[in-house]
Amino acid sequence: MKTMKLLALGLLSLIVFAACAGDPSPSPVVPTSEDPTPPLSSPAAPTQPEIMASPEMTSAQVPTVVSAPLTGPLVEVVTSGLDTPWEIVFLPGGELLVTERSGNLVLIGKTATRIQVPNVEQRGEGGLLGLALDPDYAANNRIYVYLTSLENGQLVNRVERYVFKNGTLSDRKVIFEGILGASNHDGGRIEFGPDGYLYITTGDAQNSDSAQDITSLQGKILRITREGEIPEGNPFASAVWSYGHRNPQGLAWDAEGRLWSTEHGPSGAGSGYDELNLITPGANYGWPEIQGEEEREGIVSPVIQSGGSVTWAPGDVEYLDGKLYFTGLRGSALYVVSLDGEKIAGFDTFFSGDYGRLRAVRLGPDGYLYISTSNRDGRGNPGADDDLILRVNPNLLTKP
Ligand SMILES: [Ca+2]
Repeated sequence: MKTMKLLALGLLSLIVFAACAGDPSPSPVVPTSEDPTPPLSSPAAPTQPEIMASPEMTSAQVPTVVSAPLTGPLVEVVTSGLDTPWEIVFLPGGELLVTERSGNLVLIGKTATRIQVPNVEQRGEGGLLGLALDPDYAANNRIYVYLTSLENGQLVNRVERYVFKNGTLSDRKVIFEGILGASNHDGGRIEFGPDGYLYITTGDAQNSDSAQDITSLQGKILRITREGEIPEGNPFASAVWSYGHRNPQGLAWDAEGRLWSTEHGPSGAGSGYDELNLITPGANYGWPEIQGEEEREGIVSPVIQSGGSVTWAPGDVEYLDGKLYFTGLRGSALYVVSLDGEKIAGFDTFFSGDYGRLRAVRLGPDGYLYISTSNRDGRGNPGADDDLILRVNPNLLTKP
């Protein structure tokens, strides 16, 4: 059913794949049997003409976001054949830069190229996760990645910076380290806020008590400078911005500069209690003291939560025109939250089960939402073309 739906939509593009792993001279990739990374082109690619990834994007030099049209398809497949894409960003020229959890950056323009990021340990939920462009990327070509690595047998997470130029990485610098990792609950989202500082979500690394310990870096949202220093105004004179988080996965600021974050609730037998939180500095978001709609003095309850019988398992969140859009991994859906200031005015669910697990969501310069599937992450049922990046027209998302 899923395949038929994709065929009906048509592939907007089939990426012809030339890749390198840190090698400046790209060479065609012929995956070998021991190569766990699937090719970026779908199996049907050899019989298809080469089409640019997103022709209209390559001329979108303007950094401002225009509105998507009021007509046209609701969903198009932009790219197929990815392996667990975790984050999507747009380069100033309109190309996509995507992380694959296994440790690759994928540059997607007229062609697609894989660039391996060193020292990534993909284990469980860990690997190459978050990606952010420096606010001055157009001038300095700096990118930031959040990755899981192994240090003396211990899984750790850290933020590294590279210069990304001509499809290659150079000038590696560790910006922030000391975040414990684990097979699960590695956080991993990084985003620059409107204040120019880098915000980082960290999971509790399967030690729930660490979330309430403000001296620990686990179970937190952190805020640092581009050099990894502690900005003035952080509530505890450390990197900690907010605490009591279990495994926050998404960050987005609304038009008034408020920070929203998606977070996974306990995924035990009943699962559920997934959260959308409004983040204020120094606040305690409750894990593991309270969950769901529970309230306690000194703790901030979610603005909205899934309840105990529904699981969103949210991925990232994006803001556009008074609405928050967040993805569901186990929920396999796109959730749209209409905001009334700090309150929820509406909640709708789209694409339920249509594409499988959804993770990244990024507003493109063309006003469309770019959403990645995550069906190859070990918890999904991948189709031959997975994983995909879907381009969704938010103006055509009407009542489901
Ligand atoms: Ca909470």
